[in-house]
Amino acid sequence: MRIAITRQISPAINQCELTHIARETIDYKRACAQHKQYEDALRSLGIDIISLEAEPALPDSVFVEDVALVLDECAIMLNPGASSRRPEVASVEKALAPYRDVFRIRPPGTVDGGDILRVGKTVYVGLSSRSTENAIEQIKAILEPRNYEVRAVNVTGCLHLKSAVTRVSENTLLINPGWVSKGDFPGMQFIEVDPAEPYAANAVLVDGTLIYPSSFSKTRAKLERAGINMLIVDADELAKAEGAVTCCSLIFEF
Ligand code: CIR
Repeated sequence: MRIAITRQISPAINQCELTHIARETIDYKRACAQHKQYEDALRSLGIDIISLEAEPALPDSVFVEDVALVLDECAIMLNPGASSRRPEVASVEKALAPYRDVFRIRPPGTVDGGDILRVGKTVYVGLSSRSTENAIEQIKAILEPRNYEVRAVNVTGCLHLKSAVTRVSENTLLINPGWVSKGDFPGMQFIEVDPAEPYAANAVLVDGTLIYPSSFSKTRAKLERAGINMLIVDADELAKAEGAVTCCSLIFEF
């Protein structure tokens, strides 16, 4: 059985953190409708949704991906780089506790889940404005004994590693080579985002289907040409909060 933890959008979403983009008003109702479309896309792929209630005091709390890393063997509760986001961790930990042994990243290390990309037994962690070497060392200490290789990757120009690169099939990464270097992912094949769509590298792969935003038509055409099977969702409202499709769920097997 496959489960996704999601959380309803805070009515305070307009007070979200922003790092690389200018503030634009987020239409709350429209964002909620798109979030429901996203949850329905996950359901249509056979995933059971655990939908946590909105946290009115925590503007960014819909982006549950940033507070935990869930692997088959364990879960790691993260210490988000933005202090406003640290109170998001406790409720997600409570939701995960029935399913996994839980470890924790402790200060001074900080890391957002958006900076963590798993490919098989390799865990890539972005060194970004949110995530630090100290946190990477803590992740290594937890995961190397569980047979994972943990590799640090430099990220520039965007918020998170997964703003710049995600997996779109077994051996293929969708990448913005301006923000992250292909050389950091040995043995992988690449599809580059269309240069006119720098934010187009974030996608959620569930089995053989890619959940992909409707906004990036040029990159989408490239993915189609590469034979990638896609489920298209509208995600442009939460994109104004610097969020993309991976950020809104924690998907795991149980
Ligand atoms: C933040 O700056 O933390 C939020 N406004 C956006 C987080 C997006 N999360 C993600 O890409 N994993």
